[in-house]
Amino acid sequence: MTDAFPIRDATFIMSARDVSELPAPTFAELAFAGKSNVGKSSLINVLTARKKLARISATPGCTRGINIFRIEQADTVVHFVDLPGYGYAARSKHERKAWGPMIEGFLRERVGLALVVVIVDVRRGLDEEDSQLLEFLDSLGHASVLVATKLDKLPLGKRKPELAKLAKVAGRKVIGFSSENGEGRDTLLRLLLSSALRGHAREKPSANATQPRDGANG
Ligand SMILES: Nc1nc2c(ncn2[C@@H]2O[C@H](COP(=O)(O)OP(=O)(O)O)[C@@H](O)[C@H]2O)c(=O)[nH]1
Ligand SMILES: [Mg+2]
Repeated sequence: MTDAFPIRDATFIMSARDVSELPAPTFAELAFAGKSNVGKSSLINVLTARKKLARISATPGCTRGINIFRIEQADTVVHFVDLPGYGYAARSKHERKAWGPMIEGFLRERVGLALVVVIVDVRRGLDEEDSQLLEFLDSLGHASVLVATKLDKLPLGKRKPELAKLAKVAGRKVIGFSSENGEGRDTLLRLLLSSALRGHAREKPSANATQPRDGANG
């Protein structure tokens, strides 16, 4: 089968333990967020058609830094940003609080952020932390999309109704995805790439921002 969106190059750039370590926002950033073990790394690997780009772990809670990948598709270069998985119960009480200062700081500060992909397990749906994250993204004026992954684990007849239910609860577009069979890949990639192109020209709303966004428009 031919690939509708062949990725010319995909490379790991860095893992940041703090927002201050991140590179200058030269490229449009597409961020991926979700609870630990939801299938975020697998999704990034399927999108980029690279089996081991993001580490896939059966042990939840392993990715704590912010991982940046440089992705080249046709003439477009974007950064994929793998945010730390949140909501892992075995972490300390302090770390478990909301999604942690790293994710919050990233979402507040990155002026090149074009789209945030919030990933949930289709069998579990949205929990409190996912809903709070979506609301927070709305309040900052960030574009977001909900991706319901592990779709292959649902019986065929249940897939459409579950996705429709999720879209209603979340109040936004939901894309069904499976890292097992690649379902949803082209739909999501199309959205990511078009968001990245739009994102460069977009003026960020500043009404809800807590800090000035000087220089964010160019
Ligand atoms: N059946 C199925 N399993 C998946 C899918 N995506 C991830 N997994 C499995 O779920 C586990 C966690 O995946 P991972 O990508 O490491 O999740 P992360 O912690 O969110 O990065 C691994 O055992 C994966 O093989 C999917 O779409 N379908
Ligand atoms: Mg991961």
